[in-house]
Amino acid sequence: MTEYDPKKIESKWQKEWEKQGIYNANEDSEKEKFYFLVEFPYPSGNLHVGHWYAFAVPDIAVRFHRMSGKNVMFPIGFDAFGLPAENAAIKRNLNPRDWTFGNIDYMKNQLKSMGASFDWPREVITCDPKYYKWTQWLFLKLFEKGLAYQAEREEPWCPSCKTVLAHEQVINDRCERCGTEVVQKKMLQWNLKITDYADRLLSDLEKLVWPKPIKEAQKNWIGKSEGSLIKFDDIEVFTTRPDTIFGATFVVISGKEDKFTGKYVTNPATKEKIPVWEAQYVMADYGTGAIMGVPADDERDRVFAEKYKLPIVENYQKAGFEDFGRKVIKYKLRDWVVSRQRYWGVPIPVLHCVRCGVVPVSEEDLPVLLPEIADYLPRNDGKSPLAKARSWLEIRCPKCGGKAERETDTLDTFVDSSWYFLRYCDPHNEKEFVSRGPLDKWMPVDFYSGGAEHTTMHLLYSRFWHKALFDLGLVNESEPYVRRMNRGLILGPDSHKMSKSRGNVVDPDKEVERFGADTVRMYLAFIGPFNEVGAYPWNPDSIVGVRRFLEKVWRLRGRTSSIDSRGPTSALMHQTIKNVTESIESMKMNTAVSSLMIFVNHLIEHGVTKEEYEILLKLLSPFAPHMTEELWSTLGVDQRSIHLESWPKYDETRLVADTVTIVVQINGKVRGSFEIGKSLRAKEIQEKARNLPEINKWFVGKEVKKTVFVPGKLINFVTT
Ligand code: ANZ
Ligand code: ZN
Repeated sequence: MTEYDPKKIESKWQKEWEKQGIYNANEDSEKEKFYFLVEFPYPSGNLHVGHWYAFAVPDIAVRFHRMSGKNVMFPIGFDAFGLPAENAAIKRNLNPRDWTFGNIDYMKNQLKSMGASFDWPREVITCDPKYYKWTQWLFLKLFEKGLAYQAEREEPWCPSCKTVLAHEQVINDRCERCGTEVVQKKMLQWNLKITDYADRLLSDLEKLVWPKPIKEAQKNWIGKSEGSLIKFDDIEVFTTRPDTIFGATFVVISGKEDKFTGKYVTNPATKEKIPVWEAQYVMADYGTGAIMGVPADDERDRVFAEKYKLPIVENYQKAGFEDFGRKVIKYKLRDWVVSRQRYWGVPIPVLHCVRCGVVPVSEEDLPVLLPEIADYLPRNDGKSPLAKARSWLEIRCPKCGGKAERETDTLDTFVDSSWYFLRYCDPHNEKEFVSRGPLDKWMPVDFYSGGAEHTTMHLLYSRFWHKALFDLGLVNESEPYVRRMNRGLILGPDSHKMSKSRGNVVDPDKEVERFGADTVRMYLAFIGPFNEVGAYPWNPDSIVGVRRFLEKVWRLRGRTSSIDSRGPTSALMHQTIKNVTESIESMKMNTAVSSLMIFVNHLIEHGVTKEEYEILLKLLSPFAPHMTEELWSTLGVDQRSIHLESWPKYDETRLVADTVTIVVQINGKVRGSFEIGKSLRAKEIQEKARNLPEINKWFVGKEVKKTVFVPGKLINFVTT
């Protein structure tokens, strides 16, 4: 029998599956639909282990659901516009378009080498005009509804990326993309009115089957506060503790440095004149940008008062505080700034006319194509590189026929990804962004797997976008994702985050070359529970162990007997089916793998029937799709792919073994053991034990003085 050689079988089956299209969702199937979504990758140039973890492990669940009788859609595409691709291209002195499409080709092959059961004909690429035409169209729908607007405000600006960022894209005062410290810059920018949806984004969290930490993070980001607005003469403050007003001894307005303004206002409760200060700890864009300082009750106010020798008054009066303010609700959430001063994005489809102001591009003129320009580098003057594309820029106003110019900013990548899962339902539609039929069939997404870093960005933006489309009557439901799960992180073998500078990066291509894709997939399933946001170090010994396990399964093929399922294996087999099924359902792939390993060791020891082997292969097929397909094809069960077989079912009544193993001791020493039916009586069991050849010999010339029997476990014969 030939040895297990993944190189001989993996690409062969990948091609065969693609040729037969066995993983393509069936539009006409009557089966229950199951839409499994994974966040699509940026075409950054190379699949790293994180990508493998993100796609190969969900693929296990997808294959399981498909075999369980569901009509599964598991699409894939590329989040191809935006800073990640563009910054990488600039670094290499390449045109972002060439770079992006080159990467997509390369990454596609890598993705295919994983053996993931993607529905490739549905592929969506966000920088394809066929896609972004509809991004523009949807943007204009929001614009018509008043949900997209221009405003001049102080915005976070990345001096390295040379563009404005959304508030969500500033992490600890740094650019989410390049890590440069951001500065505040007053700029006229396009915004989406996510704040109109703050309350619904919050209250609808309740009905979602999502892990608590994700809900908590969104809740905190939205940051709802119930408080009061109180006037101190002409300065209005926001407070969540209006009851402390009798202790307010100063007012602070937001400012760049701490200083006394020279001005005094009246505390409406105490009627005292109190000083107005400026300070940094008061944020300009929260509440009213002004606070009442209550140093006796508020820690930050106390620190400030002590530093500048302001009075600290313990005032226990509370009665009557309600007279001085009016109740309001405030949110931390800011509107979503979506314009970017960058080349590689969707052109915002509006014109600026000298006479008519902002004019939307008419529908029949969409898409507004991103022009080819020689100099696409970001600029220092706060304008997009498109501002230099004169011939593209200058246009007649469709309303008045006068001179107009195109908008030169492009849209944030997170706009592209706010609706890609809708396009997957109907990817080739040229008349609509998606038609009713496919929409009704596939939406909402049943399961969404992605990275924890998207919790308050993509996951919040797309929920907002979907709600806006819902209000426009363009989709059926106000929440796009029924279930969501954030995956964990794979660390280097040294337990540190993988990075080139540490030299601890594991290259999945090399691992596949060495062990085969099935081993890498199965190892990643084994590395830790997928349903928890843990951090799991890559263990080179453990992956070798997984490869050996697959070899064992391979070698078992030649050892199947035709006897029917025997006693000791029957119970374990049903337990294994139950365990693997439940583990995959709850995305705890690691326990499924352990269970399979126990099962295989048992089969090696006790022998394996044909039926048991077939069940083993089916249970293993989501993890090791190539090897199981190869073995299946040689078993000659039927001509169909194993991946189209039904998932094994367990029998509740057969989970418990009906035989037990009895250990036999002579004078306390183990001398043998035997298997026996559970229902047998003590006398019969003793009889059988005595007659075993390996036991019987100990009785020659001896007499049994005493017999100790522990039911279901052990017999000890005490002899002379
Ligand atoms: C007086 C007071 C007394 C306050 C006290 C708190 C405790 P959340 O829950 O986050 O909404 N605040 C209001 N606007 C602010 C701004 N622009 N920048 C910084 N701080 C601001 O917190 C609301 C509280 O944070 C408000 O209630 C105000 O301080 C402060 F014992 O007013 B409080
Ligand atoms: Zn940056």
